Amino acid sequence: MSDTNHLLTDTEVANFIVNGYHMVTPDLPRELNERIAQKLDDLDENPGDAITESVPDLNQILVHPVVVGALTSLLGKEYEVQSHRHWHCKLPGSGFMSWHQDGTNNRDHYINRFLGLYYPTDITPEMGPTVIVPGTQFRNAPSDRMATYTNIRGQIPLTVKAGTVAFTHYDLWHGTSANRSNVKRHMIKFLFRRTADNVSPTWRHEPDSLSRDRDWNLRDQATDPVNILTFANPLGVSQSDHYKERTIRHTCWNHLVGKGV
Ligand SMILES: O=C(O)CCC(=O)C(=O)O
Repeated sequence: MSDTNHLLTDTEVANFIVNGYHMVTPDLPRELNERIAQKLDDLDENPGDAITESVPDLNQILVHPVVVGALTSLLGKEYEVQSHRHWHCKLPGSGFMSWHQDGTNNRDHYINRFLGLYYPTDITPEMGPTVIVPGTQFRNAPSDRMATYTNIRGQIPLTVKAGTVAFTHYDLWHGTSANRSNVKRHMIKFLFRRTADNVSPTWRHEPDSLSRDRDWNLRDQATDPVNILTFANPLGVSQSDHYKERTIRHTCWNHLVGKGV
């Protein structure tokens, strides 16, 4: 259970629904990230799910209050850290990874499972960062065609500071750039799951935030859930597409606040 200081705000939850990701940088000691990176550098083979046994310091990421706060906010108080996890080591000289979704390509409104990507070192553009496309989590996406797509307007390379954890919706489109550096790029992927539907918000919810009027002029600057969920358009999609997406967002929000849809 997290202390309430580290729970997300209404704005952050609404932005997660819209963009499909939320990043945190817990104040982990520099030596901890360095120790983890060194241990990963030295591993001869990938232990799969046993990566946390090989590098026990990784457990400190999972219990950090900032991480627990984000997970509680988005997956409920009884969230589960799943046993599957994976060390993604991108070797120097390795190529890009095609766009894909890890989830089942559903246009549904549930936030019941997502990924946490932890980076123990700073990640530069040359090191083969993960690249995500905000707002793609609600889009049907034929995997065979996605693999042929190149750069997509709005894509974001996760060039992050050491210790960053990026929580990403299970259906968010992602891939990687090539590693053009001479160092190994490390990322540990964790999976988290909701075990119970919310009966009320599990973040720092302020009921007043829902009483704002809709104002199209606020669309890019909105900080309240009503305007974020209604107008944000990170991919710049057409009106008919946006209309469908908006409906899913509002249903998702209602589900999270415990309206049981
Ligand atoms: O190595 C990465 O940055 C991305 C890995 C990935 O795409 C995945 O785990 O599905």
